[in-house]
Amino acid sequence: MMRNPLRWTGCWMPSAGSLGLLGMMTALWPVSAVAQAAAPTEGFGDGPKLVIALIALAWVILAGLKTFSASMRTKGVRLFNWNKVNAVLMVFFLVVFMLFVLWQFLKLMKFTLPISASAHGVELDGMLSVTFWITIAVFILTQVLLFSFALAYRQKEGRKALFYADNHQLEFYWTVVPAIVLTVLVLYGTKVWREITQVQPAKDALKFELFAYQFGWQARYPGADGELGGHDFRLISATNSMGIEETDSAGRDDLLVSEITLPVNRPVLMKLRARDVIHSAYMPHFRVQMNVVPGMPTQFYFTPTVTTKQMQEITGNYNFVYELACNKICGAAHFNMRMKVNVVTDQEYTSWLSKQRYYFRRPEPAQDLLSAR
Ligand SMILES: [Cu+2]
Repeated sequence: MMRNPLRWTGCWMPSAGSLGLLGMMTALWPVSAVAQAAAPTEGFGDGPKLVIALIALAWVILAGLKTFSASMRTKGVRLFNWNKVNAVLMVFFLVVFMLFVLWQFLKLMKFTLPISASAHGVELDGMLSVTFWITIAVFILTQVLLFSFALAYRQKEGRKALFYADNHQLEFYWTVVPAIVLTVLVLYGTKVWREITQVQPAKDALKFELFAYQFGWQARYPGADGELGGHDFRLISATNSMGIEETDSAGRDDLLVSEITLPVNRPVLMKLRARDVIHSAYMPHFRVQMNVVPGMPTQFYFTPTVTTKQMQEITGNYNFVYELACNKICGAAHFNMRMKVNVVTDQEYTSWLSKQRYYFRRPEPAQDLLSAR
């Protein structure tokens, strides 16, 4: 009797596949090592390596079994019902994967942001968690259905597949239900976004300006008049890096600061300008982000509600500081674009302000601001 050469090729295929997979895993090994080195504080130890090793081992055993059972079949012995094995493995995969997702959540939760440090951020967080829980529910439901159907409706001896061309009622529901859910989410998002961006700034709002350049930030506060002076990019020079109009009386008492300091519970109007390319002012703890575009001034209006000291207590991290970062990859030293942000009490703010220096290079700190206020 002639052996079917194709069958022999088939026997070897799982082994070739497993070799390929092992090769891929060996190639990916350093990637997982780098990922661990880059992890914020704690790595995952040997966990990922162990998981990869277990998957590889399972693959090798299965491939071996498959080869062995295929060779037995040529002798007329049927060792396994592979349809059933595959279907059961599908459900096994579902359970393991869901446990992995849960483990990831528990493990990585500590890297998520603490409570919002701004008034509008609370509503933004609420919107995100509604979206998140809906997504999680749909994810679990669809995955459980997908994998359990693979088991329930696997090929069986004597069972004929049902030919099912279409079902308009079913199509109607799977189109209309997601459409309604998405419309609700989008309208909810639009409402929150309008509430954040379409508000009239309060009269007593504190104004300050952030100027982005490759690769850093400059921050300017108004002087005693509470108004920022005008600017013109053509005035940018070695001594006037932000291009402020010296002839504008509102700008002559402006202050150049090295850290952003904000009084708690006072509305802030943050004005944004860029010198060269597009940047993005990102203050994650305040849920603040706005593009900073050359030639197109933008702004963001918000109210900080938690002081740095309070946030240190909330997080239990006494080295905690708020931070401004650039959130657009704007060039080679993009990572360098960060600035410290302090949220303090009113008194601390006034005393901090009095120690800042005038933009137009007056030698003494702006002490006279205190008396003017
Ligand atoms: Cu940037």
